[in-house]
Amino acid sequence: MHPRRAPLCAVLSLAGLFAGTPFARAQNTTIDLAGPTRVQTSPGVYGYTTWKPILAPTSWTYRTSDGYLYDAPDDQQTGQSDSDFAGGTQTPAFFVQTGAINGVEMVAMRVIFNSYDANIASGTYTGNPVNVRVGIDVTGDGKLDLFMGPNFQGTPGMVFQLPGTGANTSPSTTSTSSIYYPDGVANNALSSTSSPALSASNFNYQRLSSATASTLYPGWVLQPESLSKPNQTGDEGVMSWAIPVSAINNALAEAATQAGLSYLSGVSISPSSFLLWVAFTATQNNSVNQDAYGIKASDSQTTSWNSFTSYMDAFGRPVPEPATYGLFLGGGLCGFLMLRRRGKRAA
Ligand SMILES: [Ca+2]
Ligand SMILES: [Ca+2]
Ligand SMILES: [Ca+2]
Ligand SMILES: [Ca+2]
Repeated sequence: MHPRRAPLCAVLSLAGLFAGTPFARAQNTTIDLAGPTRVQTSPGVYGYTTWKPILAPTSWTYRTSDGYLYDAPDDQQTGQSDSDFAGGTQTPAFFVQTGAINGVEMVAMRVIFNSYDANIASGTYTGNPVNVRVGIDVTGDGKLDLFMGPNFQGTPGMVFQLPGTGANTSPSTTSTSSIYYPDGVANNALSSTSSPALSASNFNYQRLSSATASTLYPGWVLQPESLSKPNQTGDEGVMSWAIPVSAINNALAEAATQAGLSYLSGVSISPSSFLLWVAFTATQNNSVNQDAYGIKASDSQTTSWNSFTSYMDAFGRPVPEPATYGLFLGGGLCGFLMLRRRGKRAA
């Protein structure tokens, strides 16, 4: 490589990391939405074979000894512990996974709440069921681009939301616009009329108790809560859901063409894309007013998402260290990206 090309090449490669596919894909496994959170490999030692915990920056306060982000119990802001991400210093409570369900490539997400809510479990969703969203930054700029999760207000279903008009770089600057789901029809307004209903193939909610912890989450310690409301218990609720990768990409495409978010034009993801993953709960579908995962309510809510959570792919892999990066560059990735770039310029 010509020495003068190296810096440009590094920049191009970094840009390619976020939306591209720098690694060979792992084999698609079948996702079991109800499956164990982790396995015990020896006494007190655990492995994450399917669900992958969100990684924490090395200096962040709420980081487990093995490098994962956790959220303090009892820190959500409106008094409902079924919306409070529970967890502890060795027990993360936000995970992603990729694989197939019924032959469709999916990204799945799992969070654990401090109280198991019978109204969610029964599917009645009465009272104040949790609105939980996972937000992703797909462009690597720290600003969230798309939100997704199960919707319990109105007709329950899997939905997307776009960022609101704020900066969308921290809990207090993040807001969400109306729910929608891509319908594949060009030039019509975004709507949720095609949202898939919640079913066993895309949604699961389980009680994490002293009776189920040994299989559902070995080593879990039940979290006490001072917050309370009817229909809740001291046991935890484990909520998991899955969204087709194609739906995520269609949602991004329709955001560009039908909501005017031109910076998302041509942007798509794969399970190997390095994304910033955030999770939060809200009593309504437009702001982060309950619990943000990985930061306490008493911390500054202007703290940027990308200072307390980390970019990783849906296989749980972090962005490669610079040293590893050199191997990729030497291995031809750089050349590939430069060729691709030249091809785009020529087009
Ligand atoms: Ca919490
Ligand atoms: Ca609890
Ligand atoms: Ca972004
Ligand atoms: Ca929190």
